[in-house]
Amino acid sequence: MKYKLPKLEYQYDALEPFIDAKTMEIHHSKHHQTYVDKFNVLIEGNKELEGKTPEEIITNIENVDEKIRIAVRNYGGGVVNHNFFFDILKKDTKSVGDILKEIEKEFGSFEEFKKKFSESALSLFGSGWTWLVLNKDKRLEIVNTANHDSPLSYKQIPLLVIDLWEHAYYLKYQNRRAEYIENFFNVINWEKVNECFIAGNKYLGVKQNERK
Ligand code: MN3
Repeated sequence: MKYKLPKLEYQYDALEPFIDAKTMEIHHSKHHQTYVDKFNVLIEGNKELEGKTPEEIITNIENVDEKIRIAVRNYGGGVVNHNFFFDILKKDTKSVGDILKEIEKEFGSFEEFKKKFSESALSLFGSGWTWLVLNKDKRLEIVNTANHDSPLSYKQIPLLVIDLWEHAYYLKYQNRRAEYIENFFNVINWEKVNECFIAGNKYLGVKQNERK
């Protein structure tokens, strides 16, 4: 049974003008699809891995046979990170709910969070991702990962992510990564991010009203 490329819940042009339709089409139907295909080749016939979701495998990457671990981290990570990235995109939503309160508590204000997240994204060298996660201390943290490393492998819970591979923005923005990062803030699905935060709290056994 092969793992299938998840369908997008929106059209390729849904994020225009901030992320253009052509970029979305190539990103999903070519790049994401390629990671899925290569991941399937890797796990085919592997009794330990076949049947598990890429998310389960990446979360427990240390259990994967060393011979294929790096390849699984790259291609499985590519699947997992894109699954998450495409899922948290939606145009013109507002930061809401518990996640907004927690951002204000952790970073001082939403603007300060945006500044720190953007700086982190700008500082990433080469290809990778900038995340907002719930860390092992159950607190919000901004982290960068290189290539297709996933926070799941570090026991962090992803809440939000920006793809900083050039394939995510080059057609429209070329070398203007700062402009892409600025515009990314127009396509974050804050309701989804809030859902991830609430689910993360539940998983960690934290009640929001117990947060200090
Ligand atoms: Mn990508």
